[in-house]
Amino acid sequence: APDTPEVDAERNQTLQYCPETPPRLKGPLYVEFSEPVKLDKLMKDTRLSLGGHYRPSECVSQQKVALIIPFRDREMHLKYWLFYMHPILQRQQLDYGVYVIEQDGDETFNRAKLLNVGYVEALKDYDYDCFVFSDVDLIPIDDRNLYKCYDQPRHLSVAMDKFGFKLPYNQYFGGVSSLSKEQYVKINGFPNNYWGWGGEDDDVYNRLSFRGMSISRPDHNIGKCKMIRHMRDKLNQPNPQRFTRISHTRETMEKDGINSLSYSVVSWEKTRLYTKIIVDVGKPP
Ligand code: UDH
Ligand code: NGS
Repeated sequence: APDTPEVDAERNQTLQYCPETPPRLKGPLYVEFSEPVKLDKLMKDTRLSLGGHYRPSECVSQQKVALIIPFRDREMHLKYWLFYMHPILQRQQLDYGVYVIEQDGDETFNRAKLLNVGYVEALKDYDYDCFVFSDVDLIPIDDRNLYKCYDQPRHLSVAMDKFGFKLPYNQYFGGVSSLSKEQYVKINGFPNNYWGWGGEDDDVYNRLSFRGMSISRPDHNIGKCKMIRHMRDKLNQPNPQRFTRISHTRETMEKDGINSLSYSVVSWEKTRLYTKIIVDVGKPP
């Protein structure tokens, strides 16, 4: 759990800020999904506090980062994500917490709305200033790809194996991205009305460019990542409305976003490795 402001202030007086470049990064990493992974070692990591929170003991992180994962019925993927990501995030010397936002029930999946919920709920937990939105099935294969925020909104999953380690198109903003609180507020958050697969990430891209922002990206060799192969989820079919929706972002972004978000929390639970929030996000109109 976060310390009181007094304890924080005292810590900040005795410790230096963490360096711009974390000193113990490994560079290219070995990441494989062919063998099941065990979380027992991570579970015994005493530097992690309940809810999958961590902050370096050797320095004060420059940013407080909430990792937000949209989720339903992907337990195996989540295991891999936790197994690979916790050590990476620790080497990156981030002050971070992990939030798994699970859509309750069996209505059509709504990724972007779950990400909005994650933003709001994480802020109730800790004073985060940066938000990394990550699909559960994506793992970076180079830890120099820092999971933090930059002067401009950042796209992190720039070279995915399934796209031949290339960007599929210039405006692509899907997979893993990061926005500071300020950047997120500037675009009124993400759209709430993309039900099913596709287009919501393009809508976010539109929002950012309409607000005069550009996309920051790591170098291609550093931004490499692997996706866990899977079938299309039954309740996440391609959304036939996605093309019309992304052609109207300019008008819709003002009224659809963080200012119109409505949902109800079904449960809120801190486990060892993450905070799990089950939410009812409603259903398509
Ligand atoms: N997600 C879930 N549960 C679901 C649907 C989506 O957790 O039922 C989350 C998860 O974090 C996932 C993300 O939403 O990583 C994005 O959804 P996705 O992985 O389905 O999207 P992607 O574009 O795949 O990766 C679409 C189906 C591709 C089928 C290809 C068959 N060869
Ligand atoms: C675009 C989708 C995006 C999606 C991207 C990559 O066509 O939402 O493909 O998809 N946009 C629209 O459908 C309007 S992928 O190859 O990962 O399945 O993220």
